[in-house]
Amino acid sequence: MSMFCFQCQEAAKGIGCTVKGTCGKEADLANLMDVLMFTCKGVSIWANRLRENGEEDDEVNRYILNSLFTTITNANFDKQAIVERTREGIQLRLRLEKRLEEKGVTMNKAELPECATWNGYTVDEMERKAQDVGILNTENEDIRSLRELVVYGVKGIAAYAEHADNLGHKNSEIHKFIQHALEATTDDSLSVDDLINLVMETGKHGVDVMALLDKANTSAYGNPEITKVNIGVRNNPGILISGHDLRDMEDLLKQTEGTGVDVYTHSEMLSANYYPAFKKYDHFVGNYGNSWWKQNEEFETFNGPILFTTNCIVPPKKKNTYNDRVYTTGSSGFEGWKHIPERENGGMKDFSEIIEHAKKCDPPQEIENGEIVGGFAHNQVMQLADKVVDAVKSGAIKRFFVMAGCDGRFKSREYYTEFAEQLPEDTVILTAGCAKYRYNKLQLGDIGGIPRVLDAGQCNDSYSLAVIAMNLQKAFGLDNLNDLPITYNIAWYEQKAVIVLLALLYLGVKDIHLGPTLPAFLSSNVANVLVEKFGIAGIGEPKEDVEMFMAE
Ligand code: SF4
Ligand code: SF3
Repeated sequence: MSMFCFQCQEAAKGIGCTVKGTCGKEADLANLMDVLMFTCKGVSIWANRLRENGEEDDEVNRYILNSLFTTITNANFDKQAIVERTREGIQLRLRLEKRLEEKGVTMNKAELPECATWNGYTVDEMERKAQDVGILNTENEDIRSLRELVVYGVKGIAAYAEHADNLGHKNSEIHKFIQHALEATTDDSLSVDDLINLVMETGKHGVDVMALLDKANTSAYGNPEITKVNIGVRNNPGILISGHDLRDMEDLLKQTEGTGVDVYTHSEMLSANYYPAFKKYDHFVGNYGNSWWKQNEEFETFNGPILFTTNCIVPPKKKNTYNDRVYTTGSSGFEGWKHIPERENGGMKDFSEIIEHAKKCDPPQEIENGEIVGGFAHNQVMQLADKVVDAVKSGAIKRFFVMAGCDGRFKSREYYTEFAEQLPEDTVILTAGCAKYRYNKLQLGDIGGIPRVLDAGQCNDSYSLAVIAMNLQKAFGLDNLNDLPITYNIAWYEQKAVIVLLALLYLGVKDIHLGPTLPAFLSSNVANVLVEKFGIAGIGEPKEDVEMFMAE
């Protein structure tokens, strides 16, 4: 076995990637990421002691967010970036040690886990270390499963916290929790029950971070509103922006204004089209293409430069025409692609090189045309609340289906298209995340003017769906969220979906169906706990599932 990773839904054979990732991650990169995680745990241990002694370190907080985000599936394929992050972590840790000493706090290093004292600067040292810090080094499979469930949830929290942080919204409790959770995964004294409690706490912080990001996005860019998004093209050169970071979107739109270069969104950036602050730009044309895994074809026909602000990156095929037109920024990275550095002193990122590049490119080739409708985040849906409540009371809407989450490349995901097609006409899909691309271009119609697919936005906007559910609960005077006519049929791929799931569990949502397969990192005992405590289940055949849910 040259590596081991089972953090996403596409883990090889539903067990784990051991030779190379299905995502394209090579073994050496996977191993270096294990070492980076190990380093982050060590940094957290010292940061936690400093915090207990009254000091919070902003640089460490930011470092942990960014490093965790970097190791999310499909975010970063740049080995050198991972090596540098690891070195930076060791430096930070040494600085924390010194700071504690200055405060007169001494720690017995012999009692600390190795991650808190380890110094390995060379790539060789890191690669050697990888052999004893990987996931499988936790021998008990239930403890391993719970530790990884927490780690993946915390990676999701870090991603959302980083987006909020980029907009100046911070919550020190979230940093405190992330670092506490990372330390807890090194503590051999914690029992299965302790770790289950930690999983629930992770869900609580998932709710908090999604609320924080919702506030950050809406206070900066307004509340998403119902929008018809153009999916065709215009005759100017364009830049395609992918990922989830709205601050990058803002910087790009500002800098492209008046340059003759158009801007299009790809995959999860689609929801930028719903924000008033972005809609006002004439050169913001719409969305090009589909979800992340189609990028190999869609980047070919786009013709212009592409900017990744976060995951999901698919390594290009050997023969491609776009390798020299892809740029990354933030936590994303890919060896050989140009990386745009961070903002300095609160200014903008400098996208001038991408804009100059675009000017030399042909306009995008049209691959489809027409419009899709979205923008149904909580504020907009609540403006329609009376209409929605009436439709439920009159029986015009029988059931809602929360189908949020991720898309992926496996054929088994056709289930979601068929499921959406099979749903009776008196049902409404509530969605968020790139899972929507499996059904957002079907002509599913509307119910008295309410579209049958209500897209709230990105995966983090699943928070909006929870807010909508809680408001409906109030409107119907129900004691329990689970008494609403809502079925949760969630698709997952990467670790942000893990935090969305844990957040829903924390809010008390029961009987969530998770597909297309259950996570490889759930041991059978941990899976049983989720089944018994929360009624978590997998998926079956679309037609039978629809019938089963409608009979509820
Ligand atoms: Fe495999 Fe997913 Fe890990 Fe990539 S992230 S190596 S596909 S389990
Ligand atoms: Fe999609 Fe990557 Fe998860 Fe943000 S873009 S939902 S998979």
